[in-house]
Amino acid sequence: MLDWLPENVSIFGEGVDHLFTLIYYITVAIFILVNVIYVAFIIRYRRKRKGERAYHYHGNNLLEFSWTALPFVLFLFLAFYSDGIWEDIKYSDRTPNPDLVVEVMGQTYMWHFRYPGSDGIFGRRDAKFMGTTNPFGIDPDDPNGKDDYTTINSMTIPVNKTVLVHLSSMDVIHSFFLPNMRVKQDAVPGQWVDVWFNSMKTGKYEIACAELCGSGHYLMRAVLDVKSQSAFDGWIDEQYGSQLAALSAPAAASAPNADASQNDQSAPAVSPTH
Ligand SMILES: [Cu+2]
Repeated sequence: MLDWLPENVSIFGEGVDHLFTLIYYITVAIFILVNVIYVAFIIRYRRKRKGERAYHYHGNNLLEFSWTALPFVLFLFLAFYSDGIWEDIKYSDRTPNPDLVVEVMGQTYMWHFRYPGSDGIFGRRDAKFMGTTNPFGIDPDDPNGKDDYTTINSMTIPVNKTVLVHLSSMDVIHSFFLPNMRVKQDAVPGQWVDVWFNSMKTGKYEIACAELCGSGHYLMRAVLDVKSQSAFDGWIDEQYGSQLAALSAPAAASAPNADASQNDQSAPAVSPTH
């Protein structure tokens, strides 16, 4: 295995790593082979005498056939070899039943995360409500959306649970990259794509954008906090509790979390009035 890869904590990461390692070593072998032949030919067929004319060579059908057929066979093998892993990860009918569904929205240069709230139901969303204060376009008139809870650049999930992400983007194409989960999926404006993972270990991991999306692309990072189920339950009760408290407070009063630090939990799901 390649020990410079980020630590794998994903339940399907081993299959991805095997494939990566296999392709890596095939590539290294071909690189060495090509360069040894290249240098050998430079030496073998160099100009040995002054005034020596180059030999004009018309090609060789057998050689041309071989260097077309061999890569074809190699790619065919890799396609069939990787197909099982691809299907397990990407096919919707193979996706395990999710224990948690989170919506993720990319925006230059940050990540928004949305939880369904204590009712477990995401409120309706519509592109016409989308804006910087309402990145998901949550419909302010839908009661199911009132308790929806959003965070910025911080995603919290329970360990050993299937997490299904509905992914999209507000502006340009981003890529939702979780190196330790072996997940990388483009976030495309106007489209919702599902991607799932399951972490085998608690801890804090990196979420990055893997699509060059602008001058601040390198800033587009978030933290994935994988908690034990009990710690996650405590966390989510706390978030939903403060969300509900904010809702029951008179509309004129400011929300209790209004002065929270801007990189976490500062975006109440309540939409601005229109
Ligand atoms: Cu980006």
